[in-house]
Amino acid sequence: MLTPILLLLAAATSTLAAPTTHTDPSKTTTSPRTTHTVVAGRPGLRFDPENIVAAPGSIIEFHFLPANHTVVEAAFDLPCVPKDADSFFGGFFPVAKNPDGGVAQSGEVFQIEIKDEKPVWFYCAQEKGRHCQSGMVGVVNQKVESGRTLEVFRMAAGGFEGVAGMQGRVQGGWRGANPNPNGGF
Ligand SMILES: *[C@@H]1O[C@H](CO)[C@@H](O)[C@H](O)[C@H]1NC(C)=O
Ligand SMILES: [Cu+2]
Repeated sequence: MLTPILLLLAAATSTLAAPTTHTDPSKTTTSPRTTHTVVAGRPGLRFDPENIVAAPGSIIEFHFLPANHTVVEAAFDLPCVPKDADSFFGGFFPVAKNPDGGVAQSGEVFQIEIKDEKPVWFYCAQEKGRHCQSGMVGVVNQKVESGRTLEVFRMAAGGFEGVAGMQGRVQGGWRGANPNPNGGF
């Protein structure tokens, strides 16, 4: 059920990153999944877009800019800490700056599948520069009317005094070769 506010957010989000389609060749009978591209590491330590509306079954594909970002799933109540033992973690993506000054991004991406309508909260766990605590956080399918909004989550992250957590290994999604090197750019 989409409220008018969420529909407005969906419209705003789509101007930032037009969803592209992605077909799994092994499943030719199913309709193409929508893939939403999110770029990690825009100036100011941000995910872009950082507020995503995505239908169940769609894919969020994280692309990584310099210098060395990651993405980890959190619970709304505790930013900068993995939500639980199953929370997704993409590993770190070190990327050198392009010496010509053009955009450089990792040759790998991390994809997660949106399984239901529940909000999915995430952050970058890079401690060099305290990315999560500096506001490098985002959400898929926030429920504005609940008061549990990205801005509240970001404020809580800013007050987080510990060391941002991560998982011991890449999990909860797919990490592999960047299938869409121009996605989000
Ligand atoms: C990227 O950051 C992680 C976490 O801080 C660190 O363990 C890793 O060594 C870094 N990689 C590079 C190439 O700097
Ligand atoms: Cu980061």
